[in-house]
Amino acid sequence: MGFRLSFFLFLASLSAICAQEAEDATIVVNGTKAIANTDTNYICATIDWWPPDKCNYNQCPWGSSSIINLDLSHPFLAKAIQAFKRMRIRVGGSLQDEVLYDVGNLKSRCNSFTKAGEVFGFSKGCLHMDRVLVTFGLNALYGRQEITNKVWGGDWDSSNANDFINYTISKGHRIDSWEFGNELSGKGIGASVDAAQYAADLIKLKTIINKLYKNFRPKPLLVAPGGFYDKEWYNKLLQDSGSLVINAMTHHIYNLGAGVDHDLVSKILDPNHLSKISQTFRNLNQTIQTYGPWASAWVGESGGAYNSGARNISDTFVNSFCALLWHRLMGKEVISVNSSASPYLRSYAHCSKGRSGIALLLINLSNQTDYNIMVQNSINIDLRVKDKTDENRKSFTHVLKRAVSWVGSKASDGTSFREEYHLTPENGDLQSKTMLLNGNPLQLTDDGDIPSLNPVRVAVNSPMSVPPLSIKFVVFPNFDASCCK
Ligand SMILES: *[C@@H]1O[C@H](CO)[C@@H](O)[C@H](O)[C@H]1NC(C)=O
Ligand SMILES: *[C@@H]1O[C@H](CO)[C@@H](O)[C@H](O)[C@H]1NC(C)=O
Ligand SMILES: *[C@@H]1O[C@H](CO)[C@@H](O)[C@H](O)[C@H]1NC(C)=O
Ligand SMILES: *[C@@H]1O[C@H](CO)[C@@H](O)[C@H](O)[C@H]1NC(C)=O
Ligand SMILES: *[C@@H]1O[C@H](CO)[C@@H](O)[C@H](O)[C@H]1NC(C)=O
Ligand SMILES: *[C@@H]1O[C@H](CO)[C@@H](O)[C@H](O)[C@H]1NC(C)=O
Ligand SMILES: CC(=O)N[C@H]1CO[C@H](CO)[C@@H](O)[C@@H]1O
Repeated sequence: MGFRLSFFLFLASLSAICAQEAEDATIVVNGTKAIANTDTNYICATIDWWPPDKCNYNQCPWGSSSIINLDLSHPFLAKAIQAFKRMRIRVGGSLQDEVLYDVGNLKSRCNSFTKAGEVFGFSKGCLHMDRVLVTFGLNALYGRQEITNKVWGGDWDSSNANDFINYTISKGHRIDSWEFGNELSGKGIGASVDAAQYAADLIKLKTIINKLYKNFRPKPLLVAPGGFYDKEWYNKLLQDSGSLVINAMTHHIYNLGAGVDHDLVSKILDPNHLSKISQTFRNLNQTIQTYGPWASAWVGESGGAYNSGARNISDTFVNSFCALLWHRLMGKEVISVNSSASPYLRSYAHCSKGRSGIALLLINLSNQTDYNIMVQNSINIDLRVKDKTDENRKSFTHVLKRAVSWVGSKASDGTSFREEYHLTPENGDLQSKTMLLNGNPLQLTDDGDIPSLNPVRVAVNSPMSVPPLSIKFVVFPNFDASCCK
C-alpha cells in the first residue's frame, strides 16, 4: 500500500514537472562598483485623501483607509509601520489641491469632502488637526482660477499653507518634507498649471519654509511637482525655480493603465511592457542632471493601475510582505547583474542591508519555465581571463579559491551558505490573497504582529531554482563585493 501510494505521488509529481520547461541560466554579479544608490527610505507608502464613496468601475475600495478617516491609533497600523522602523509616509493624492487647513484665518468654511465638487467631482474638504504625518502634500491650486478647460492660472495664495506649516511647528509635529501640488504638471490630470508660474510659487514656498524653520532643525525638504513626467514642463520647472529650491523631484507611475483593463494580468507578466517605464526614469534623471543636479529623483506615487487599481489583482499576490522583505534585505547600493536568462526572469542585486555580502531579487514572470540559476562573481571571470592570458602565473590559490567557492575570491572556511526567501501564491493561484514564504502562509498573528520572515539556509554551491510565477530573495553573506564594504 505504502509503495503504491508513493508510486502514485511520484507519477503525479512527474506529470507536474513535465508540464514545465527548465532553463539553465547564469547570473554574473559585478560588485566592483555600485551602479546607483537608492534612498534610505526607498520603500514608502502613500495615504490618500479619498472618502469611502470614491468609486471606480462599480467598486468603492477605499473604505476607511483615507487620511480623513484612517484610525491612526490602530495597533495593526502602528505594528506595520514599526516593522519598517523608519518609513516615509506621503500624505497626498488627487484631492490634495482641494484641501483647506482649518488653522489661522481661514477665509471660507471648513467642510468635509462631498460629491459634486469642482475638480475631481469632490468639493473642497477639510483636515482636522490631530494626525501624525511625514511627507505632506500641500494644496497648490489655492487662490488660482480656472482660465480655460482644466488650465489654472494666477498666483498661488500661500496664506493657508503658511498658517498650516506654522501650526505644525507650534504643535511640534516633525514634517520631513513638504510636497507642492499633485498631478498638475504637463497637461495635468484634473487640472494643470504653467511651469513658469509653478516655479515662481515654489520659490515663494521655499522662502516661507526658510523663514518658519529659521530656528528648527532639521529643516524639511521641498518636494515637487508630484505629477506625470513631461520633459519640457519638468525642465522648465527646475530651470525657473533655480538652485537648491527643489530638493527632490517627484513623478508618478501608473504604467499598467486603468484598473478596468482586462489585460492587466498579462501586462504584469510581460517584461517588455514592464521595462518601458525605465525610459521615463532615465528621462527624469536626465532633466535633473542637466538642470538641477542638487535634486534627487523620487517616485512620489505609484499604484500600478490607476483609478483605484483592479479588484483581485492589485490586492493580491504581490503585497506588502514583499516590500518588507525588500526593506530588510536590500541595501542602498545597486549592483550590476548580467543574466543569460530570458527576459521573463527579472534579476536585481544590491549590497545586503546591514551585513556583508549581497542580496539578489529574482522574479520569474513565466508561467511555464523553471529557471536553474548559477550565480557567479565577476571577479572570478576576471581571474579566469587573466589565467588564460598568462597560463604560467595561474597560481594554486586561484584554482583552490574557485573550487571552494564561486561567489568570492577569498577561500571560504567551509561553512558557506546562502539564505533563500521563496515567495509563491497559495495553491499556485496568482490571484490568491495569501502569499507563502518558503511554503508557509504569511499572515498576521492574532495580535496583529508581523509573522517572522525566516529564510531557508542552503549550501552556497547547491543548485538554485526559481519556479514559474514566483519570487525569490537570495542573500549571499560571503559574496565578495568590494562596493559593499
Ligand atoms: C506663527 O504662529 C505664531 C503663533 O504660534 C505667530 O505668533 C506667528 O506670527 C506665526 N508666524 C507666521 C510667519 O505666520
Ligand atoms: C543618471 O544620469 C547620470 C549622468 O548622465 C548617469 O551617470 C547615471 O547612470 C544615471 N542614472 C540612472 C539611474 O539612469
Ligand atoms: C474576487 O475574488 C473573490 C474571492 O476569490 C471572488 O469571490 C470575487 O467574485 C472576485 N471578484 C471579482 C470582481 O473578480
Ligand atoms: C553580459 O554577458 C554576455 C554573455 O552572456 C556578454 O556578451 C556581455 O558582454 C555581458 N555584458 C556585460 C555588461 O558585462
Ligand atoms: C501561460 O500563459 C499563457 C498566456 O497567458 C497561456 O496561454 C498558457 O496556457 C499558460 N500556460 C500554462 C502552463 O499555464
Ligand atoms: C566589473 O565592473 C568594473 C567597474 O565597473 C569593470 O571595470 C569590470 O570590467 C567589470 N567586470 C566584468 C567581468 O564585467
Ligand atoms: C520564455 C517563456 O517562458 N515564456 C512564457 C512566459 O510566461 C508567459 C506567461 O506568463 C508565456 O506567455 C510565455 O510564453
